[in-house]
Amino acid sequence: MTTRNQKLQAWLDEVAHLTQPARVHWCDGSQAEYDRFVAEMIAAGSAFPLNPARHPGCLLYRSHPTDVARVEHLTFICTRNRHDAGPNNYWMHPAEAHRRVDALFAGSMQGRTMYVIPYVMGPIDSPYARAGVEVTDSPYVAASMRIMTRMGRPALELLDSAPDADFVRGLHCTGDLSPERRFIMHFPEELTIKSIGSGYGGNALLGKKCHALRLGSWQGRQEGWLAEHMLIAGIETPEGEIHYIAAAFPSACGKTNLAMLVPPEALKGYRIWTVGDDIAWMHLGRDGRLYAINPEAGMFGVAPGTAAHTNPNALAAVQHDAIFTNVAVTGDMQPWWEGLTETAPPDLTDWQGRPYDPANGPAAQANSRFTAPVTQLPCVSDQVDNPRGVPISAILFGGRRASLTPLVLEALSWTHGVFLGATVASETTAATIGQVGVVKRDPMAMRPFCGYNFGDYFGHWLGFAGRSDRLPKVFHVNWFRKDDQGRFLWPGFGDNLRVLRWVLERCTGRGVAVRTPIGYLPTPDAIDTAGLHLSPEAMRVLTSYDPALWLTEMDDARDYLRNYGDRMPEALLAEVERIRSELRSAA
Ligand code: SAT
Ligand code: MN
Repeated sequence: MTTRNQKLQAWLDEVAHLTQPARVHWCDGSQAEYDRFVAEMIAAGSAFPLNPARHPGCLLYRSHPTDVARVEHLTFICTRNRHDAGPNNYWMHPAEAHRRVDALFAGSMQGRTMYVIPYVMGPIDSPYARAGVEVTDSPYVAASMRIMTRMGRPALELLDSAPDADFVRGLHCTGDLSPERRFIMHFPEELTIKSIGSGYGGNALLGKKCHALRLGSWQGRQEGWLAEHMLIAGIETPEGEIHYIAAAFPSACGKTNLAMLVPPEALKGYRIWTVGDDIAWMHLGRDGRLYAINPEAGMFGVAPGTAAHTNPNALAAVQHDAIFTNVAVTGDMQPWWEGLTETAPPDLTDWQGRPYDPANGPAAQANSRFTAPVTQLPCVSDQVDNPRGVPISAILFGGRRASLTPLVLEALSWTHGVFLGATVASETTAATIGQVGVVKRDPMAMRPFCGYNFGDYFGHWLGFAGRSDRLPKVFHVNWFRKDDQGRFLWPGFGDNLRVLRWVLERCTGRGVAVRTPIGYLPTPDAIDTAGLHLSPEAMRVLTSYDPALWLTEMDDARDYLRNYGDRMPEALLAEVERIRSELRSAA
């Protein structure tokens, strides 16, 4: 294959000149080609076929043991003006960044194949879809991109048919995997990504966090749309209506489980349909409603903890045609990870290929992953390929807070909703590196993913109020409230649907709520708890707030927002003052 797109050809010539590959392979996206990528990985000893009877079409891939997660301190936003990247990003001047990484890319593909991967984020015929081309020397990346994006011939046809249209240029090289020579550089002003020194996940599959969130958020601001770290799910009511929500949570808050929630026995008439599990691109429709597409075609989900009782949909989706990265394997080559079954099976091989020994740590790496097409989910929505996307009725923000934050509250206005998103905070868990139980701010769960200054980002969000009066209602949820003894007050998992039901009732003008300074709170009996054995006291705590504690929280929120100096919109600072003065009257 070649391209008629002059911009693309010129860039590829430049890249080949720099990296000096032995061969160039244009990805067509076919199954035969995917099979060849797999064969190459197996021949190189980095991947292993899994049990073909139990897991047809599945592969185990082992990354380098020091290359198992994103690396925030090596991830840079490179804008001419450092304030455009903002205090929420590591910044480097574009000239210096190009100089530093180009020195590492020079000759980096010698003797290797350069894979050219044309891809589209979003349904290929969607006006909201955006094209990219990733160049990589990794067959793992090429194979994964085929699952995660619309990749190959149709994407190239799109690039050829619109030779003047912009596309994201992503250059990736595995390099020597030394953290000393690892950089993930974003040049939003040039729609370019340069990533070297890591072959893992979000560092290497450039369509995901790098394109769909960091550059996407930048493009979205320029073009008037939103690129968000949100799941998209449809909730079907017993009456057969489907309402769509988008929801953002920091890691370890059950986002994947919510995206594919299984209704509890008491709410059997409901169904959840998954449109996306990680990223949403949202545009204002002509009717003033906000429409969301899932730019991705696949899931790159955390394996540990995924089980028949926590997420049967995800488990079903990975039984065939999936790639597993850094999981353990059983004696008969079936994938295994902590939480899949109660006890580790005998004859287990750990993620580094050693006989499993608990003294070496968990069998599966804590950030081990599965990669599978969303269409393999039993609960996949029939709207995943809808070029217009789905209309969003409610936006949910959430965090993990043992105290303070009620089970659910509804924003009093769009501005208040943006404030709720901007001040999202969550307690760290063992799933993240560092101290456990510390509250950290993670605005809209975008802290590592917003490609520009958070102050400007909140301003962009606020601006939607002036463009439509049919925006979604905004909510904040907290499934993780604890009592004095440290026990969870709310059962979580499928029962979270009870909260979603109240959310939908609020959207359709029925749910009961009281107005407080911090938002509309459900009355204790507004949420159906039939069959849950929750004490009235538990429901009272879950639906109330403590004005004195909230005053302290608002001081902290104000200090946080002030970090962004004059880029922080006045309207958000005014919102904190509004809440503070109402809290003082309430106290
Ligand atoms: O590795 S990814 O960035 O794709 C996933 C994650 O860390 O959230
Ligand atoms: Mn994510």
